[in-house]
Amino acid sequence: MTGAGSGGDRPARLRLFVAVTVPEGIRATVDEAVAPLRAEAPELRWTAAEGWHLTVWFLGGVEPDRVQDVEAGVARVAATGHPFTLRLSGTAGTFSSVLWAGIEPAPMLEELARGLATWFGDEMERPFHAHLTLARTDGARRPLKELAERYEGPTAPWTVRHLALMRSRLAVGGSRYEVCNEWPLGLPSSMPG
Ligand code: 2AM
Repeated sequence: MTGAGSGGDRPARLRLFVAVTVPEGIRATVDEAVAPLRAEAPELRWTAAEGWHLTVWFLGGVEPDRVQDVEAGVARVAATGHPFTLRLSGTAGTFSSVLWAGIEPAPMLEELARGLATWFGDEMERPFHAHLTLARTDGARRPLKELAERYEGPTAPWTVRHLALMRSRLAVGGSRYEVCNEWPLGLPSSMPG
């Protein structure tokens, strides 16, 4: 009776998603902007700066023997894109239980999300809304909106050159995210030197 989760002897599924990672320099400046809010609301579940990313497509639980197919799909979609500039909006917003940092409109990111939706055979249920999750709350909720209004983050741009397949693992203190693999945007032969 040692099977992980409810799958008995079946290998555990991997919780996977496709994302754009955030460069260290940008993460450091967001981290500085978030620090006073964290100090003010320590009861929220704040995400760790090293794992910050923008989810482009959420896959959920994937059987280990399907990972190769998933990788092939992400690689194909990445090849249809091209490097692009992304910048955070410097402002924050909220979903019901999530505080997030926003981005400026990014047509290439939306195109990649549509490409992944088509490849993986799902309609996009709601408009794609890229965001960088800063904190989550379990309910007894300090008004997240108040915190969002006080956030003043960086707007420095960066160039996105890759689409990453990432894995989420449950850990003490919140999920840990790691890059499993990544693929260049655009066919390597058409990449600018
Ligand atoms: P969140 O930060 O808004 O929770 C790993 O869990 C990543 O996938 C997170 O960025 C998370 O978004 C996103 N994610 C988790 N469940 C999701 C779902 N059902 N639909 C879309 N994205 C999801």
